[in-house]
Amino acid sequence: MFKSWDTSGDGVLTRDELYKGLMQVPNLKITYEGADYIFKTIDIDHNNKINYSEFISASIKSQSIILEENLKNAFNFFDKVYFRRVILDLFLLEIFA
Ligand SMILES: [Ca+2]
Repeated sequence: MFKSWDTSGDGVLTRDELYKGLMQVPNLKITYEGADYIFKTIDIDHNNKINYSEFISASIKSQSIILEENLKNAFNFFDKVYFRRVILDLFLLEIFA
């Protein structure tokens, strides 16, 4: 998935590449703002690029969110709801697999 989204083939995802990749996901309604929010969250070192290890970290994070969801069975933090929902969708669609 990472490789196919990396259209320039430079080994990192730009904001536009992430957005275009997310747009290709069936049943995922994503705005540019939503993609930007995800981008900022995944871009841990804030260099405006998502490298493979950051991508994988997002995968691990999405798995722990699912575990957390199972335990709590509720969204408790309003400001994180949108991100959690999207990242959960992505995980369920096996984007990060
Ligand atoms: Ca980065």
